[in-house]
Amino acid sequence: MKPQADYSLYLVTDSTEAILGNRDLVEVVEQALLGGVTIVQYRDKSSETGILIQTAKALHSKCKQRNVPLIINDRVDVALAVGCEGVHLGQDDMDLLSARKILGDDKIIGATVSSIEEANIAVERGADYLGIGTLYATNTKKNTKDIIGINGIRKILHYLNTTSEASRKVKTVCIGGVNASNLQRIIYQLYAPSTSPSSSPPKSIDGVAIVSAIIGAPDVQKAASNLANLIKSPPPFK
Ligand code: TZP
Ligand code: MG
Repeated sequence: MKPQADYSLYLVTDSTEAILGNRDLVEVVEQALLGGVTIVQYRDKSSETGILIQTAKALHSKCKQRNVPLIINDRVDVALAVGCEGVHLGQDDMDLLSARKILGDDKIIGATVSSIEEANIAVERGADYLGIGTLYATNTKKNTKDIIGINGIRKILHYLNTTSEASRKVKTVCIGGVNASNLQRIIYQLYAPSTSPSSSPPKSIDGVAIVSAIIGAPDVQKAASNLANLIKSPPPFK
C-alpha cells in the first residue's frame, strides 16, 4: 500500500556549506524530525551515488522511527536501493511514467511544476503530489526557471480544483522562500482560491516545502517546531 503522507511541513534537505555549514546532515534532520517536520526529501546535487545511498539509508532509519516518509530527489535508483517511500522528480529528471513503471503503485512520486501545463501533465502521468514553485526568489536555488509568486500558485490550484477528479485529488506543496515570517500569510493566501462543485471541498495548498528556514537555522528543532505550530494555528488575518 502507498504510505499515507502528511505534506503540511515538508522538509527538503541541503548539504551545501552555505546552508548546512559543517554540521552532520543526519543529525540535523533528526532535530527537524523532533521539531515536527511531517515528510522529508533528501536533496543532494553533489554527492556520488555511494554516499547518496549511505546517507539516504541513515536518513530513512531516522524517518522510520517517527513514521515520516522519506522521498529522494532526482534519483529513482537511489530510492529503490534504499527502499524508502518515494521520489521527487523535476522537469528534467526521469519522466513520471517510467518512474512509476520502475517503482510501482506503492511509492510516492512527486513532481516539480511551475505552470498549469506542467501540472496537467504531471497529474495525467500519475503524480501523487506537486511541488509548485518557485514561490519567492531564494538563495537556496538560484537557477530557478520561474518565480511565479502567490498568484501563479493560485492559478495552478484553481486549475487543479476545477479540472478533473484526479487533479482535485493530487496533493500540493509550494516551495521557495517560505519562512516563519511569511508562512501564515502564504497559507492564508493559498487557502480555497476558488470555489468548486459542492460535492467536493475547495482545494487549498496541502503544505509548505522548506529548505533554509529549517536546515540553515541555528536551532533546527526549535525552528521546525515553531513552523509546525504556525501551520497548526489559524492565520491572524480576516
Ligand atoms: N525548488 C524551488 S525553490 C527551491 C527548490 C528546491 C529551494 C527552496 O529553498 P528555501 O531555502 O526554502 O527558499
Ligand atoms: Mg530534479
